[in-house]
Amino acid sequence: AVLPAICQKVIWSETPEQKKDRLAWWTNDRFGMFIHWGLYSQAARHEWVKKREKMTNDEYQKYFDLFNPDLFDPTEWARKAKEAGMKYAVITTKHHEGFCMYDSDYTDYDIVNTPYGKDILKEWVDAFRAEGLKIGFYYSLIDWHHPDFTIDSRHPQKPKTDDEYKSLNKGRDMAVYRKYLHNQVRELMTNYGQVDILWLDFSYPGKYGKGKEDWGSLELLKMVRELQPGVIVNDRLDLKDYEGGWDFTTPEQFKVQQWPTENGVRIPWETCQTFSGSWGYYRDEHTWKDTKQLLVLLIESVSKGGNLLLNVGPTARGMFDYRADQALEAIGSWMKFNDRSIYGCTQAPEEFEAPDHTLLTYNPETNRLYVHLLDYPMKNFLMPGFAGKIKYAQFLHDASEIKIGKSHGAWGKEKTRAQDVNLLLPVTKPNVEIPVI
Ligand code: JFZ
Repeated sequence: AVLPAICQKVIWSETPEQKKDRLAWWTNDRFGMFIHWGLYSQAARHEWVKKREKMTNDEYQKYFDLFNPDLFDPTEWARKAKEAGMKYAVITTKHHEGFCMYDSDYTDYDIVNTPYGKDILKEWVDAFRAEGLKIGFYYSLIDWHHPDFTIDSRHPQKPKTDDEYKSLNKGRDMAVYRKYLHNQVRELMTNYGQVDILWLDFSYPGKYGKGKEDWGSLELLKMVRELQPGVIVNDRLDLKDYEGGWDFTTPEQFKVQQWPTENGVRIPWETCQTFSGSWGYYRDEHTWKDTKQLLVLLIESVSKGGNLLLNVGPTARGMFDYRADQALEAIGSWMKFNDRSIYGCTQAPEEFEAPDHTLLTYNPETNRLYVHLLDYPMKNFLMPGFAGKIKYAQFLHDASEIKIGKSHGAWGKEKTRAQDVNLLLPVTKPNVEIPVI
């Protein structure tokens, strides 16, 4: 706002307050479902299978010819998401393989031309909306099928010199692809009613990489914002420096150490995570996370002011893997009694320091602090520096009071320091994966 208009890189101008309002539902809801589903689900060995195994379009064609998810029941999916406590969902409308899970006027390489024959995206949107979930579209900027998409640093051929790059890309024209990309995003922003989230993936600027010029990111995002003024957009269009160029940042597949900042200001963020490592259905993968790990991902995100987008990779028949089902159920049983520590919550104010083996979340509306016990202590739960700050303590799952008192020491020899508080916990750990105070 301080720079003269001519220096500003503005795509969409709004005050910080307006942006906060636009993102309010998303910041409140905290927990969503990511769905990676496409032709690669049939290979069942990672959504990058085409690249990893260097398959040609011809070799990949069988997945298109056979795709027919006969057991797909989007209402069931939506209910599973809801029961797990998720409030929104983001689905792959097109992944890097280039196949469109919706009816596109700009390609024949889409769902209506497979044996399934119907617009899956439409069915999905209707069902998720009907169940009261917000909806989001993942759309891959990368396209391994389109004949004009240039071979770049992310392809197995990896061009190393300009000559190599030129000869590899003879006959390919990114301008043609760019137009296609814009046309497809326009379809998505036009044909499915209100879209709450747009999740574009991804940029890798640099030599033989791709970024905002390749995607025509500025024009693309302007169009998106005009067609869907309420939409919330991720940050993978290579528009980090532009006002309105992105709404939230997307750390993925690792533990986030602290609330991400931009020029010292805390920014909205959502981490996306998988159950088992890959995003697409991977039959033989053995790296599944357990319930506690998944809950920690959620709680830890909220404890640092962020969201969690937890991914399911449905099978090619349209079902969730039984391990995903089990995990969703387990998360749901925890959420049923503890979701108050998630929705509407954020990082606790500085004055509260997390006691050992805990994660704190805080609801600024109700002024309640939620202490998540990752490791259940024996009788004494010491909260250093909390003296005078606690009015009442209870377990969240059953609203049973936890008494504040002197530590159970060796015949009273051990004293709680004046600045600390000691909570007297029952010996039996409550029947809750992660108890919350
Ligand atoms: C991308 C995809 O390649 C992947 O298949 C999946 O859809 C995931 C959600 O997004 O993977 C990325 C993209 C960007 C980074 C890492 C993985 N990155 O910038 O670190």
